[in-house]
Amino acid sequence: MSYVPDTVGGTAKLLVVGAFGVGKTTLIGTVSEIRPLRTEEAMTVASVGVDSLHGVENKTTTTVALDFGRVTLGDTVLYLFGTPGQQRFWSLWDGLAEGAIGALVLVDLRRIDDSFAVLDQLEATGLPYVVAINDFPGAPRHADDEVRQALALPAAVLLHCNALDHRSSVNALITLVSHALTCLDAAEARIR
Ligand SMILES: Nc1nc2c(ncn2[C@@H]2O[C@H](COP(=O)(O)OP(=O)(O)OP(=O)(O)O)[C@@H](O)[C@H]2O)c(=O)[nH]1
Ligand SMILES: [Mg+2]
Repeated sequence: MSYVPDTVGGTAKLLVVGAFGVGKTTLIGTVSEIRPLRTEEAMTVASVGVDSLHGVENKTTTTVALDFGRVTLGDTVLYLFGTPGQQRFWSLWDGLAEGAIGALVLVDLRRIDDSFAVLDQLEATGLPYVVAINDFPGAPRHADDEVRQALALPAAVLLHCNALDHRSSVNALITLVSHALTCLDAAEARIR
């Protein structure tokens, strides 16, 4: 399916963000109805000691610019933009975030510390966001409130997903869209 159906009534741009190797490219590939655009480059010895492969030892490539995918939900088309995980490429966030209505923040609980800088970067954009714990096999299990506390986000919308599973990943996007629309409504009500 290359073209969007005539029944589509609206579009929304979403960001998929997260630290290095949390599954951003995987999730966009899982849900996209078009062949996703990827900008993967091989990781070389230059990243040894810089990018921790703990938990994702089979990873050989990394996103150096963006991921792009598209998913149609009902009469709305979602355009998904994935950011690079490595901080040296984060200057690209400015353009990627423009016009987005919200962001899905993927978190790997095995490396939760890596998410702090991502959340700082995201909060600077002012975008509404939902935190999705990508449940890697062997990841520690914690109560959602403990995770909120660890991330210092007591009121965050938090969910679990499996970036390899279509339904689970789509559900995460639906939660994000719903949250973003609630935030937009609240912002409009404040202006009126
Ligand atoms: N088992 C499991 N593996 C996953 C899941 N999500 C991602 N992976 C694996 O984790 C590795 C990293 O996934 P990527 O999608 O490249 O992560 P990324 O966040 O795009 O990485 P960068 O762009 O380099 O920051 C890959 O080997 C994936 O196959 C998941 O939900 N479950
Ligand atoms: Mg990637």
